Amino acid sequence: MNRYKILKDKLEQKRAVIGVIGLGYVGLPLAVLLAKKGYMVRGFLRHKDKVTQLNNGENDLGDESLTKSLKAVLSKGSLSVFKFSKDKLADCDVYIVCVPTPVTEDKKPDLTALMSVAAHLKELDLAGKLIINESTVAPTMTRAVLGELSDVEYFLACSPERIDPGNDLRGVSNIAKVLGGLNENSLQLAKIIYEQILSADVVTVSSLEAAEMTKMLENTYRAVNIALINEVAQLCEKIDLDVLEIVKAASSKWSFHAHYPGVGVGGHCIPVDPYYLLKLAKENKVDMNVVKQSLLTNESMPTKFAQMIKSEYRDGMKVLLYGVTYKKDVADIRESPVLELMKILKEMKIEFMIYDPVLSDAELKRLDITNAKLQVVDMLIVGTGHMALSEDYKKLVGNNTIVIDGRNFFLNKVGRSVVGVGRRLL
Ligand code: SAJ
Repeated sequence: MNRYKILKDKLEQKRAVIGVIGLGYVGLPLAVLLAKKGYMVRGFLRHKDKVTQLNNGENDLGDESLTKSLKAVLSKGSLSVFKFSKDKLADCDVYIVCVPTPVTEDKKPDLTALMSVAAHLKELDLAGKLIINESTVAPTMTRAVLGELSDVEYFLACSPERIDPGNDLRGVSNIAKVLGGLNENSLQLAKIIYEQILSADVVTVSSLEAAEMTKMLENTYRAVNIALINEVAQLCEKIDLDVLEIVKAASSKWSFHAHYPGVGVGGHCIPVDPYYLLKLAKENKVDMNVVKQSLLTNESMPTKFAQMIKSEYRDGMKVLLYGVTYKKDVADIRESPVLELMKILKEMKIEFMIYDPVLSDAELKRLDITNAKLQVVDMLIVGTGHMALSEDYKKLVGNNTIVIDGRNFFLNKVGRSVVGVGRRLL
């Protein structure tokens, strides 16, 4: 019987052992879902302390329902977590790779994590096994890093992750997935798994590269459209228009997709993925000036926002910065524009207290931040529009408080005035 048929039968009967490599905000929900759907799942991590934490059912993703499901599949024995080891890896039939693909300081793709996984897999007998890359990369990278690990036949597919951190409505099981394969057999094998576990569509494309490019397009599309609205917001400020009124009105058009201006663009996807695309474009001598400029526009927003603060700031003002994370109600500071804003304000010698209700004590400690006591201040700066602000502002804003609103959180005037990004409430 051929290797394709053997693995196909194992998958159809859920007898395959699935290894999920990397158990962060992408890998952990996927590993738990696979286990809940009846697979025997092994999670792999580099660090022993994280392995222990997860095997105890704990995780730092701050998602209660995930923690509950994690505990259930651990106690059932359908999920177990290991530090990388050849023998534990060797027992798996499928490897789903969910590792970070950041950029370096000088904005170059950093495939260190993906290449280290490839090194582990290369040591195994991969005959008849299936590798699926969920890590975000640009076209040709999956093939380059995971495509030549063995002379024997193994299967390779790519299905870029589409997790939306902090959005309870969009969980891993109900997000449509794009899927491309090294060949038809690879595609069909991976498709079996995703169709078994997802309630959303599995969108198959013609190749690994088509799947990689789809992810590049969807996230670069978002970065470019955020840059557009950041520029329109700056013009609205000059001519006293309210950018939110304009966006709302434009949303009445079928082909308009609303994006919102702000203090900047953070996270490990939107400000990062376009740089993978730009590298590929450069290698192929294609000028992607719109993408380049969009990234620069978004990266300039913390400085522009700091200048807005400076123009309203008076010496001796009591100032509080509310929210540090990159996205509302998500406890993640990676690439947060507010960190850049804090640096600029310090260079401007503007003193400020900080408060973020979403960051854990451990994270606050790591960032050397002490949450200030909520009290009426002269200036409230909104760095992240956490939902808790809808209550907390009552302790922060007095009649004379100026609010500099980096996320246009306040839809109506509070305090003395609200200076937003592209709008003023006076
Ligand atoms: N942002 C704006 N204006 C906007 C939207 C976002 O300034 O109109 C800022 C956010 O404040 C944040 C950054 O951009 O700092 C990224 O925001 P995001 O909502 O895109 O957050 P992410 O990074 O969690 O994006 C994820 C992405 N998912 C994947 O890459 C798999 C992204 O593709 C999704 O579009 C996004 O979730 C989503 O909300 O759907």
